[in-house]
Amino acid sequence: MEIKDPRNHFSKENGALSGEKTSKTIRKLKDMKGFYEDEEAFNKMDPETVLYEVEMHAPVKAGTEGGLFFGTSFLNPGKVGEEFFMTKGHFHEIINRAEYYWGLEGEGVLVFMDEDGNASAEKVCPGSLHFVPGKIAHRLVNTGDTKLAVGACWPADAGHQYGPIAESGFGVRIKEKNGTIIAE
Ligand code: M6P
Ligand code: ZN
Repeated sequence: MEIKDPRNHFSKENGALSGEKTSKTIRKLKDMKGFYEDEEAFNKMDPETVLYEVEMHAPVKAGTEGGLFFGTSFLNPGKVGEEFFMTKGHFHEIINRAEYYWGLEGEGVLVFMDEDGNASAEKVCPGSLHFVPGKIAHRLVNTGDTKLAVGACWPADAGHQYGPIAESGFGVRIKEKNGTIIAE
């Protein structure tokens, strides 16, 4: 029997994916209307500004029970007003589905929120590992001045629920005030 070469690779430095069944999603400022607190600052910025990119390896179809997806999120450094660039954040559509995140490059914060709106946050750094339990919304924030790269692995049938986040946020925002990173 032939021993085959691997079909996919990830960069050991920043998690960049290559090989078959990989794709990339780009999220720009214009895709995140209503997500940031400072609407005036938001409206002054170029709507084409790229906030983050997600590379994803999908060996099975979305919705496949028992399948897994593997991805890397790359968040650019920057702020809208005092608020750091962040992902949309989501609950899973099948809400009890869990996920792993792990820090690869850069400095950030992972914000969690339960279904009652109680928020908490953890620092993300190269080598940090984060278990996101089911029923917990999760959002990544880049609090550094370099790109933040974070790996993720989640069930292929988890899906994304952005609605509740778009409406009422995470109850907490990660900002820089007087040179200090705060959650308020
Ligand atoms: C991680 C995973 C993906 C998610 C991506 C971006 O790679 O959790 O499922 O899509 O981050 O986050 P969001 O969908 O909240 O913008
Ligand atoms: Zn998720």
